[in-house]
Amino acid sequence: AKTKAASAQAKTVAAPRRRASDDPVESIKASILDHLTHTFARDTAGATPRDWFLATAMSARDHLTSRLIKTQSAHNDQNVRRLYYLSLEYLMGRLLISSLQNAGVYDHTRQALEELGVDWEALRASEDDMGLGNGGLGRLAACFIDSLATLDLPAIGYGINYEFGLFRQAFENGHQVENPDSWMIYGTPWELMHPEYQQEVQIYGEVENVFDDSGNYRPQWVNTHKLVGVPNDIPVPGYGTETVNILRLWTSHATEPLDLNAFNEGGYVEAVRNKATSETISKVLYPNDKTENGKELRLVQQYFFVACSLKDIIRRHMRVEGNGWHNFADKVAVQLNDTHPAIAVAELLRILIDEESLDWDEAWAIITKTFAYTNHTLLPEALEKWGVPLYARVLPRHLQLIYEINRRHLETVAAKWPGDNEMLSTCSIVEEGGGKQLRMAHLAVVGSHAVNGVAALHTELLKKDLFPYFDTLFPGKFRNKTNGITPRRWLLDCNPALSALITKTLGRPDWPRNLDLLQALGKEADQPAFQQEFMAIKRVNKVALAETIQELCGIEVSPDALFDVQIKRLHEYKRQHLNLLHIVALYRRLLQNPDLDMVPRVFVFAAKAAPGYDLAKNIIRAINVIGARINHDERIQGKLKVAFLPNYRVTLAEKIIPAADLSEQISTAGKEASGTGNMKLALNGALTIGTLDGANVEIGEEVGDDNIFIFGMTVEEVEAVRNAGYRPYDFYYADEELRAVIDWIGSDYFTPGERHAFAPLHHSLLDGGDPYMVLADFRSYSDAHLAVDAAYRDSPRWAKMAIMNTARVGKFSSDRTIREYAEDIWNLPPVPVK
Ligand code: T68
Repeated sequence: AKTKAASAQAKTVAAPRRRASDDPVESIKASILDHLTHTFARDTAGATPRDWFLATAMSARDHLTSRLIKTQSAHNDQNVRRLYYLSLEYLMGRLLISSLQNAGVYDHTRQALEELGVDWEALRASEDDMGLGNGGLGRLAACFIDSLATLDLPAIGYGINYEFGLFRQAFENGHQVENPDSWMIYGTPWELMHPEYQQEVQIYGEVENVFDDSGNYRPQWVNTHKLVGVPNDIPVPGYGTETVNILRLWTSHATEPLDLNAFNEGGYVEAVRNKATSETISKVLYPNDKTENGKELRLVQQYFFVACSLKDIIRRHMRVEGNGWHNFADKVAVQLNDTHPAIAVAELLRILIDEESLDWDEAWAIITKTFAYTNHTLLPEALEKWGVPLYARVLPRHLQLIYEINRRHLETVAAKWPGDNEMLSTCSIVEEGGGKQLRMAHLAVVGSHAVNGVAALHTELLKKDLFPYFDTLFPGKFRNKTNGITPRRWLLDCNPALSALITKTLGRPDWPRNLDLLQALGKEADQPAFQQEFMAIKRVNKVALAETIQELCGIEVSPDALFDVQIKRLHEYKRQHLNLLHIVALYRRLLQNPDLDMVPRVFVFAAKAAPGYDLAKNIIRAINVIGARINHDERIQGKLKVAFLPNYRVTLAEKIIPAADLSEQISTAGKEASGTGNMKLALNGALTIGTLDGANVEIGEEVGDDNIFIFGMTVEEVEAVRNAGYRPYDFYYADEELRAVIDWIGSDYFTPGERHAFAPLHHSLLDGGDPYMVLADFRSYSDAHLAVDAAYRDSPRWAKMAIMNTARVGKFSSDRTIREYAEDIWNLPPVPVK
């Protein structure tokens, strides 16, 4: 019976599981009920919301898998060029709504569930976020794979199937506490495991020199530790197209479940330990959004996923091409998401030279045609470096190859700048002095044909400050690719009411595939009727967020207040503490004059701090504790509220963004590479208060000076002030209000009985030298908020500004970004799937 079933299945590849009813809603109902019964063994009476979620997800998956098979065969049959996106992080969030929307069955599924009497809100709430990323970088990867599929580009994302995603955050007495995120403990419906494509890779060991068959001395990597990577595929459907690409995430396993020698000697625990160690590799995402320098497991994670992915890429190529290194770079483009996968440069070189016996020049030509690298930061502490001794132990052969890459690279440098030793050490991949370190950014630049920054300003600074000599050495290698966000998740899915208004107003539903169409909304911006509709939707979204705030924080807020939102990782350079100083200043003004005429404000924060980042955690505590004091102070008549929502993640962002009036993008100029939350908020009709940093500059260009609140020092001014010797005390003494606010925070007023609770924060602002120049920008920030207050009082004016933001940010669709990558870096044509 088993063979019979198997062969029957083999003949009906990609056939629908059941005959589809003519009525799509009936057919979806049947499919959901079928999964409930046959996949999950539940009856309708006993089914929990999670059971319904699982059955609905499986039903959605059925729509995707047949298209997935069609897409893969189209790509294989035409032997197309593919893009491989290598990223250690994918911050996907929930997948149900986007899968249904992109499969084109959202409305029918909602109706089917309604007819089945299922509580939709409970159903969707029971899906865990797939939180396999820290912040912007991981979310960018998720937006990109959505756009790649939507644009019919043949692409595969590679990453790690972390068992634990980014930690769950809770607050205890205002402190952040971290809990593990066991998002897949009860399984996830989206992953398709493919043991048949597992890859064995090696690590550790040592290099021996041996004579090969032709009598040549050859290095050999021996006595290595073997690992197995098993792929789990997530279908990635495009919107409004048949294409379904895949995200392939590796799970690590031991090659042998048990070490039999140890087992036979009676050492059971010893025997299982190898297995446990190997499985540790894909256990947990590092929660630091700066680089985890020097952590061995992090390096092992990087190499493991890179080695598995390259083997998989080569397998796919050779299946068609036989021994086809000659056209490998014609068929394969690899994008490195930051330097985290940069070891791929050395790994491909090792394969080509040690295993495939190509000579160096041939191998190097293939490599530099294949790879391109995206930089996401200028912060020196975030630039990835690895100590040579660690590398020598974990990847001894790769270290040799990197040294040889560097030797040849420095020959080019020396030819360009003869006799300039300073230049050699500046450009070297190996940093000397105080323990040798490998600079992964230099390796990635040297091994790639294109290097890009993520916003115009960022790319300029990249060329000028981070890699000045590389821009001279490799003219044309540096490009800009301003980030984008997917309008599917960040408008269509998260803000259905506004989406419906847009579709109605434009008279067409295809704007999520062509976001520039939103420009036509500009014509309505002055129309009172349209303004009212637009702002009524904002208000409904604010009511919903107010309920969430009540639920999660126990704080009552009025939807008539101005919702002032700062949501992003907690970092000094992002300056949540500048926001806090302003809040305390407002509180003080209100205490001095309880009748002060100001627009009531709700300050909304959401942010996780890296678990080891003490100052960031102190800032969280300060916002929580000071916020609580303000919230309970009846003297200020509810004019100020502060809500710090716990456990920021994609799902929470989807709730906050549609309800925001004001978007805080207040990093020190020159520090935020791009920002992408700024784009999401503007798209949903929030106005930006921001510095001329990252993509804020380009958002300002698009929406126009009248529709944004810019404040603070420019990059040039920051530089000038720093060069002149920045002294925060100058600003402290010169500004009476600022001084009072800082003194207040430094006192134990907000934490009676607990002295110096915010000493780390207080110290960073003054004696610590205020490295991100919070004090220097305070007055200009405070003035910009006065302008915000005035604009908000004038409701028609505010409505017009908000509409203009939605109308004019079409540029920031990740479809535009990906089109630019495809044309300018990947040389990748679309492949429509019929
Ligand atoms: C962010 N970087 C940038 N890094 O800060 C942001 N880093 O300006 C930009 O918009 C975004 O990337 C997309 O380009 C990050 O999010 C990380 O999360 C990270 C994680 C591990 C190690 C280093």
